Amino acid sequence: MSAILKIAIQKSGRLSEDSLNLIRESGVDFNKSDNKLTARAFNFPVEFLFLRDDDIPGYVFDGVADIGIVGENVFLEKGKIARVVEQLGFSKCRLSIAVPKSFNYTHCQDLNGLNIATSYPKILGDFLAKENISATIHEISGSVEIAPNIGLAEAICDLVSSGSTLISNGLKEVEIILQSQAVLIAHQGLSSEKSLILEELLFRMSAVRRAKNTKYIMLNAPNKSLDEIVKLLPGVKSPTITPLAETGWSSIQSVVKENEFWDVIGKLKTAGAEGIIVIPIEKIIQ
Ligand code: PRT
Ligand code: ZN
Repeated sequence: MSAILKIAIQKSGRLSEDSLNLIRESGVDFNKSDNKLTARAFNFPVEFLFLRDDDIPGYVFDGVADIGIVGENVFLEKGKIARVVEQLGFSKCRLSIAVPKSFNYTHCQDLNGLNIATSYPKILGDFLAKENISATIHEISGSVEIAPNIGLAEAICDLVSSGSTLISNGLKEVEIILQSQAVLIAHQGLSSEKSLILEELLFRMSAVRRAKNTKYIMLNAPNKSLDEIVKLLPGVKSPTITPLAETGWSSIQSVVKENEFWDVIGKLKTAGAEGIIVIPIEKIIQ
């Protein structure tokens, strides 16, 4: 029997949709039904295990799952040994220490002697030890932000993304102790057959992710502006330039990074570009 790579994915939560989309866009088709804990892909040798995110590092460590997608925060907190194969760029957040707004905080040593409520005792403990801070860690499993208001702790350590939960609970963020995002982790010691399946999956995922960060751009420009425009559009290799029917004009096609997009568009217009068309890209194979 040929090998099947078992992938642990969060059953339902903040990681689920982006994890499944990334796999689907990589050309792996499957049906996920809400009441089933496993699924088999139709067109690729993978099987899915749908789990709570907290269980994913342990399953990958034990080899029950071969790979998994989980937040770096959960992976590091569990302290289970596995290989981080790739950072996936979604579910970005930070693990931060926060104190009541009225707290006069100047330096991390101000945490000395405090009670800090958290669901991340290991990561917090490592931070406190590294900074030589003596504080008491209260481990709680949820609703950490209300701990100061109910008198359980003077500070908290929890995940933050927009920061609005902290603000609505009268807290302020004072230390970022971890920047986190979804990562793909793998069991140490995968068989060579499973490693090959993983390699193919990673190749496809990177083509999808590269395309997501890039747009295809087409524009017209007078020939005298070409040098300047080409410098603004480095492309995958270099831009394509074709002459227009109208003499003295060319069409230019290239790619541009999503995060540089508006800046580049402004500069292209200043350089004389007209009729700029921007198109999403599905995959980029390099
Ligand atoms: O049921 P299961 O155990 O699988 O899921 P879960 O409830 O433990 O996790 P889930 O789905 O809430 O989060 C999964 C992962 O998403 C986390 O481990 C992080 O890696 C990532 N992530 C990204 C976040 C956030 N952003 C986030 N904002 N996880 C939680 N939050 C919470 C945070 O705990 C706080 O309560 O959102 C609140 C703060 O958000 P802001 O926007 O108000 O700052
Ligand atoms: Zn969880």
